[in-house]
Amino acid sequence: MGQKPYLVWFTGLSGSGKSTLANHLEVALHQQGFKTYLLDGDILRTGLNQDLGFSPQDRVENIRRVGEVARLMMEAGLIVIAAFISPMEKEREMLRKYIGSDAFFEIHVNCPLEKCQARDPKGLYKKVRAGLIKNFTGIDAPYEIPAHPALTVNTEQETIATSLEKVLISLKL
Ligand code: GGZ
Repeated sequence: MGQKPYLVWFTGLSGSGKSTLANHLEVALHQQGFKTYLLDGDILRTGLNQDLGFSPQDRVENIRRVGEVARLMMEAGLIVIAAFISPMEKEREMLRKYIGSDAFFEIHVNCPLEKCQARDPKGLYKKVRAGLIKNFTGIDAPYEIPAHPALTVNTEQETIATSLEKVLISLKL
């Protein structure tokens, strides 16, 4: 009721904390009565985007499709929360244009690669070291730091609660 559709976009390395923060944000917004939908790269890649891999072209297509889905959901009045590595500035800018800069809220989930590797929640970095995964973001595939994010959170130093607080304050819903 009266809520303005937004696309809250979390970008960052694997293991940086995007999904965790996105989930916490969704809970917090629900508690405030907002209607939301959470899109997570990891999950969409098992369904809508299961035909896509991690080549530069496939990553572009991944983000393009997510932009389309997000826009439909925004048309239905939802606040869409998205957690995707989305490593390239060009794709994030494509999204900003497509969604409109007023409704696109880009959050850089900043965490040093060494810390992400130490966390390694799914053992993916270990597999990369063993040579089992190629084109892994931050290792042998690029991650471009966002040039103009609406917000940067630093998950190495901050608690989840602190980062979430920053997101809620800067979203100004
Ligand atoms: C990056 C990979 C790769 C490679 C598998 N590179 O941390 P996760 O595990 O759970 O989430 C990552 C997910 C990345 O999907 P996205 O759709 O967010 O990527 S992108 O925006 O770049 O299109 C990671 C896992 O998939 N994963 N292989 N090679 N992440």
